[in-house]
Amino acid sequence: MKDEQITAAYRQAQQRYQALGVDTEEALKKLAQTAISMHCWQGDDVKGFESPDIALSGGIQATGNYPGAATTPSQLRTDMEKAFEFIPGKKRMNLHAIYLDTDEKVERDQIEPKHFASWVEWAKEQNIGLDFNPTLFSHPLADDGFTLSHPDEKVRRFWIDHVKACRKISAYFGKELGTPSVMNIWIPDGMKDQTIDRLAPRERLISALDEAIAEKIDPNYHLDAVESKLFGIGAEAYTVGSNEFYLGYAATRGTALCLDAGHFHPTEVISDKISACSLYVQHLLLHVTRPVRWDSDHVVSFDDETQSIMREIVRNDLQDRVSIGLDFFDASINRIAAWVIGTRNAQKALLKAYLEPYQQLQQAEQAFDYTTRLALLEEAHSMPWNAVWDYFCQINDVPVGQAWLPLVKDYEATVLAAR
Ligand code: RNT
Ligand code: ZN
Repeated sequence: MKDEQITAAYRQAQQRYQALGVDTEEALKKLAQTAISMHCWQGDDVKGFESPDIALSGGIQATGNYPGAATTPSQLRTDMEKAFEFIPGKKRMNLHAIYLDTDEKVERDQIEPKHFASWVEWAKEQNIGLDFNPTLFSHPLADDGFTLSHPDEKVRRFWIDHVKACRKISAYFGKELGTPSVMNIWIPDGMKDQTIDRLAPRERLISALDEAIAEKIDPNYHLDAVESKLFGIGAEAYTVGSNEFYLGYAATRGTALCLDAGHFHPTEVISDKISACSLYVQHLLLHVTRPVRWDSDHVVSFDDETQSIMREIVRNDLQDRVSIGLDFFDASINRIAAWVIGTRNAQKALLKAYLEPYQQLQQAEQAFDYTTRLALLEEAHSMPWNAVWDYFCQINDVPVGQAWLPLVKDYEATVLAAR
């Protein structure tokens, strides 16, 4: 499509939205300001660069063997830059501790900011903020299925020290880049089968976390977040860090709470948890992902739940209190395409939320006019929001519609195929 056609379609859409009392220019401005944190681990199936022979553990799985996965920090950066070329709007990048960039062999309780200096330089070049995660899986000391809640004090100590080391790195990101790094703590701890003592591991986890986050860090640099889960592969019966555990933890300790869309019962949705949790927790982190029958971490699709999540943020004006992160890892398709599809879908859902005729909907609801509410909501789906999206891509110099796909295919044929 030609530029003029896209602009003309946008102008028409703008008028139709105006008639509903929606300002598309305002929506575009807000979309441009709302960052999506793209996770580095889609680029290499959550392997990281600690050692080439480490297998992914912790009850999560990246299935598929599509060729061309990044195996070095510089390959991963080049791949992410390629994805960024096709993603309009504000981006951040989310790193895990196993993505350190160094030639020395360094244990996880010994990692330092210097091991991530190249990432900071890169983030400065890209003009993006960084987020961080300690890695409490894919390691021999996680093989018993316990880390911060391990019965052995020495194992707990190792992981506590790892989290402490990670907080320093996270604060370094925030300080260097002028935007707080959200550091998310997820642990795989749990049991496969009927569990006798469900309390003691939780008692150990609470005190390990308290110790790990005891040092005060300026919230302008770093925020701690904790992520709950329902179950993992091999931990089907019991998860130490359950939803209730972490909601209570975040509320009493003042940390952020991470809600992962794949970490609940299949009909339970995080979109409904955002407003409730926002009453008790100052900051929320979202892991936007698509669970297919289980926590399968499929690429984010433009589905009802993704749209509901974004609507909850926008309707309640929670942009400053909710960090939007992505968390999927599909190894069965081109990994750059996975990033592009998933991130653009999150942004499309966000834009659609910004274009909602919220005032009219709210008025209808307050007047108990549920007929109007449903009618307007359903009609809103076929409003020309996509013309606004195309225009957003155009003014941000990224391909409109599927035009990015052949460019990813070119990159696959030239760069990925040579790996
Ligand atoms: C696992 C959690 C966690 C991880 C990443 C790699 O179930 O969702 O967020 O996916 O940290
Ligand atoms: Zn997650």
